[in-house]
Amino acid sequence: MTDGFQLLPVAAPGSTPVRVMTIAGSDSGGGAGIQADLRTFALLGLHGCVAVTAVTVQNSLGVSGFQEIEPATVAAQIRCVTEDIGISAAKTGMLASAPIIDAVVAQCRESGIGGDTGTPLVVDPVCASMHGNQLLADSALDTLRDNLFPLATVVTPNLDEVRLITGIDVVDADTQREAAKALKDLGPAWALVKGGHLRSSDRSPDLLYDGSEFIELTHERIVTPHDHGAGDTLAAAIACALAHGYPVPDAVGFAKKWVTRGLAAAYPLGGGHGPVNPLWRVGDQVL
Ligand code: PXL
Repeated sequence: MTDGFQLLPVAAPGSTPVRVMTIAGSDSGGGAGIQADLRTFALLGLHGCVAVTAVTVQNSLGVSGFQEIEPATVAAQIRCVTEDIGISAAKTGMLASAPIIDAVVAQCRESGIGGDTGTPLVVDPVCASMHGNQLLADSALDTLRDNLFPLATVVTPNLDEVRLITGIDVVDADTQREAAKALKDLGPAWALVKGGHLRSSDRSPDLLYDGSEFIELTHERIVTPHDHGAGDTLAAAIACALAHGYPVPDAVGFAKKWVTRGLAAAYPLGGGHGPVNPLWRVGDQVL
């Protein structure tokens, strides 16, 4: 690919890498959720920490159930990591319920994560799996919008999530702008409206907005059924670049290239959808 992709700097062996935290659910199939986040963190050379919010039971065919973690335990994971290890960015994924969101918001405030002056926070507002299994209670949407969005450095909804959160059906460039404005009005510093599902286009047109400037990021669209965890991987890579001090537009541009390469290398798994594949980074000695 001739996209000028450049990896992030990596700490010398024996010295402490940049740390980043995912606040998200576990995917037993290893495709999405914290498993996707940790793969991206590690393969980009960062040390990943985790606050588990829920344990899903799933394989490549779908999610058959999940168990939520106690909100106080979710908050405690964030607290004990930030008090000792320290992080330079965080991201949220599946948050499951309003009480978990509220616990995350309160702890992020206490730990200095998010907001105008805190550690950068990427909010990927996961509502459902790619198979349509619900991962966020309907009753939690208001809490997500009102309490978590204002803390976010950048929110990264896909078009289904945009519809649920703003009521706007994005079908073209105009409605994508309208949605970006509506999301920005909910309080994040930046809104990214991912256009990956705008099927009319052979490019993947994403729109980034900070209240004054619209930035269009278009990349080659990789058409593959094996795109499980694409949103998680994108948000995780944004968090990594923010942890390295990239400005938001550069972090998103970097992450788009990372996920595009992962999609180009995606592999089949089980009988359903395989995952985005950041393992292309590991080496070129092929089996
Ligand atoms: O890709 C969204 C997502 C996030 N987190 C968990 C998931 C999924 C999709 O299935 O299972 C735990």
